[in-house]
Amino acid sequence: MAAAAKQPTIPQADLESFTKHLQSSKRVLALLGAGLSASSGLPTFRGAGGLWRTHDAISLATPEAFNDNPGLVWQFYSYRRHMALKAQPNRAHYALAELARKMRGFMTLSQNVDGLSQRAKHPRDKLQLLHGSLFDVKCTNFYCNYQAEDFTDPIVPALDLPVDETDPTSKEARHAVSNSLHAKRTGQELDISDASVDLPELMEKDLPHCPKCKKGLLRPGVVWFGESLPRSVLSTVDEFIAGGKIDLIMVIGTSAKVYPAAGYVDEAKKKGARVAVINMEEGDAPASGLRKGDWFFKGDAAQVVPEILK
Ligand code: BV8
Repeated sequence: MAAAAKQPTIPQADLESFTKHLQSSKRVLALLGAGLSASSGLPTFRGAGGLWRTHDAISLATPEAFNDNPGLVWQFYSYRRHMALKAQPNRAHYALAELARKMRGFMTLSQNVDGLSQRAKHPRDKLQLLHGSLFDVKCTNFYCNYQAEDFTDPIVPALDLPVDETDPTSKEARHAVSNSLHAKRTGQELDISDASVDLPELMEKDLPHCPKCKKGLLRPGVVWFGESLPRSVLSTVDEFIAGGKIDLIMVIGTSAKVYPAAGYVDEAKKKGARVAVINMEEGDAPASGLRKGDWFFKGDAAQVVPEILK
């Protein structure tokens, strides 16, 4: 019998004061980070074994990285698409979707690209995807405006790779990729233990191309470092924040190190918001800036969020 999920020990007084404030709140924001999806089995970025820990973010999540080696970047995103499709939304995703349905003046600002809030039926008009989605693709041909949702896994046969669940960009993983590609093409495996063997990298022609202009390479529809967030998202969030007093911002499972997303915590505070941080670690940025009257709920978001939104 699986052990019942450990209920979080939330101090009763904190729970009562938070519930009372939430019930009297008219305008609430929720800023979501990778910690919300951790219990769904998706690695975070900075924690132990995190994506940015095992890879260098800047070497994989920037336009320059993609221009340099689109095959490697597509390998990384194909792995993340695969993991996200295998994952299930957890109880926190559903609790937030329920709150969004119930509360008129509510908006979710999600940094997550994994699609789990959408699969938990979060109302789309109240879900702002600050950093895009793993399941959007867009054409890189300057003269083509093609973009679409695409959930195929793998998105092209060449990315039908041995999914190395730890590090798809390690030398071993890349060798396995090249070898499986080579074997597909020639019918024979390479001896990848022989370092002198020149391993074919993923060729651009193997990667997803635009079905509209037939020329451009497709790229993942996420916001890379150094790219601005979608204008429509920025203006929708700015409009909400400018729309009057904000009663509460919940900061859920994020280290709040990436801007401008993290900056929304201070913007909400300037509009009067009290802050509720839900995080496994106390040290992370938003928790350290807490004032009297704010809340810090320590624990797994998948357990804590449904509890405090009950
Ligand atoms: C911009 C999509 C300007 C891709 C992401 C130099 C050049 C250009 C810009 C900059 C620069 N230097 C700094 C900047 C700004 C830069 C930035 O902020 N850099 C950081 C590193 C300092 N920002 C940008 O580049 C942004 N754009 O500034 O544009 C501009 C303007 C006009 C014109 C041109 C340019 C764009 C940033 C978007 C980057 N894309 N994602 C992809 O995913 O591959 S960011 C990516 O990392 C995620 O989306 C997410 O936002 C971020 C990771 O943060 P978290 O989600 O918080 O995850 P993390 O692992 O860090 O933390 C997890 C937390 O959960 C921890 O606190 C942990 O304790 C907790 N936790 C763990 N388990 C649980 C838990 N909590 C609860 N329960 C659990 N079970």
